[in-house]
Amino acid sequence: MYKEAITFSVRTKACLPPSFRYKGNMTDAPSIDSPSLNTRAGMVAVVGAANAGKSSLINQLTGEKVSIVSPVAQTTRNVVRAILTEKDKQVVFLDTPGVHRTGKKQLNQHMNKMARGSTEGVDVVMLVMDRAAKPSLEVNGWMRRLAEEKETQLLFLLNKCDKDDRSGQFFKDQWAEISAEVEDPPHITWMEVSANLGLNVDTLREWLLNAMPLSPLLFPEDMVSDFPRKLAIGDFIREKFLTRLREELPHSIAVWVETLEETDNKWKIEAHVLVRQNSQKGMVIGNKGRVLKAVRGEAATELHEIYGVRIDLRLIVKVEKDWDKNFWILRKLGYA
Ligand SMILES: Nc1nc2c(ncn2[C@@H]2O[C@H](COP(=O)(O)OP(=O)(O)OP(=O)(O)O)[C@@H](O)[C@H]2O)c(=O)[nH]1
Ligand SMILES: [Mg+2]
Repeated sequence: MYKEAITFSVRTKACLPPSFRYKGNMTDAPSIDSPSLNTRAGMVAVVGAANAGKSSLINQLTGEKVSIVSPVAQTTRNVVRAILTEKDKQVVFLDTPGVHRTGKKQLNQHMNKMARGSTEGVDVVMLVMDRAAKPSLEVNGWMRRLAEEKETQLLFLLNKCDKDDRSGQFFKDQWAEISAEVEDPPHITWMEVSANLGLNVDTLREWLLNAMPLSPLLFPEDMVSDFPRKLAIGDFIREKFLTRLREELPHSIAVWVETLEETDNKWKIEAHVLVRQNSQKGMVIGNKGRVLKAVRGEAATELHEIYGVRIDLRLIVKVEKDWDKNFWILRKLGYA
């Protein structure tokens, strides 16, 4: 695992000073030994096909941009934890990579494995489906898997209800068929939401907060993510490439923060943009460096908004042949 994984990044809506972090043993965190019967806390795995809107929903539920979002499938590559605390209740969301079938490449296999493993030991599994898209086989796979679930509460969400309904009824029929084959199938709560417009998201948030078991809070209440800061910054930069570059190229890009020098009001960041082949380098840089310049500007602006410090960002494009098959690089990026 990435070596800074025990350094917890803390952000709040009012953006705390950048030096504010919990390190190592988190002395301020509530103690497991002193449970208060007044608090509820638990974990929710957010799963589904790529592009269904899982990360968008989590950002909307927490009111923070914790996880990156883009129109390109397979945007999320790590399991990102996002924390929602409201008074005496806390929900820890596990945002997962969308499961997909083009799973031959090592990176895809790792992503599928991470997503499937995320449902172990959680309190709720939230299956997010894109109601406006053609039904996908990945949803079928999740339903078959969840039909065997005995312990965990299940929530099936039909997302993108701001758009025309293409598959809502299909998904319901599909579940009816799958659950009919199982003895004593689990109870499902269905909800229709729109992550982008926030429709029904308040109801969903309430449902989740109340579904958490009695437990001490799992994280300090002002913490919104424990995703290592360097990986989070790399992701925010990668998102800017994804929204600019379509088709195959986004899947060939990885962003690694090589150095992060933090002073009180300025962060100096050097990030390496990895591509798989020489021919991709030009596309990432763009004519007269336009793409790279635009990405750098957009990423620096967003990082400034999120962390509340001045950002000095340097991007270096590197060809790392078949990085997505290299176990050690995947490991460094937190993908393996
Ligand atoms: N119209 C509409 N678009 C949405 C909604 N929710 C998400 N989207 C869009 O769907 C696309 C994918 O959203 P993401 O949140 O990245 O989806 P994801 O499920 O996390 O995708 P992966 O990380 O690739 O698995 C983005 O372009 C979002 O803006 C919604 O409720 N309505
Ligand atoms: Mg995502």
